[in-house]
Amino acid sequence: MMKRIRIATVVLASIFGMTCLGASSDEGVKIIKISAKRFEYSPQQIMLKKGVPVVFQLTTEDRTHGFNIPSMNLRTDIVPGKVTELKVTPQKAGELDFFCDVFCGSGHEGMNGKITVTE
Ligand SMILES: [Cu+2]
Repeated sequence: MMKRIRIATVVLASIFGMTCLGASSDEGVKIIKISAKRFEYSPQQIMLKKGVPVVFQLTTEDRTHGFNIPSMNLRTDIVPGKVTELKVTPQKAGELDFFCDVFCGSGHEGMNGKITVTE
């Protein structure tokens, strides 16, 4: 229930945000759900478009993990029982790595994924 309300809020906020900016698109900001568990993210590969904002909705299935995109200077904790939102607008095309920066066990070093940004 909480989750539904949160999603609705984000969608509304993004619609208003775009209206204020006078954007021609009538679509809301796209939401991408990413779930974390020892020692992987799902999905591990995310496709984005340059200059197009998206909201990541991050959840964890087991314990606290991190979500860090070093090339965008963005990071957050992902805490059990909570949906953490991170708005991302990629500024250039290319491949961006993300990884877990909260030590979560012996497979922690390999807990990562890739964002591909296209023009
Ligand atoms: Cu970790």
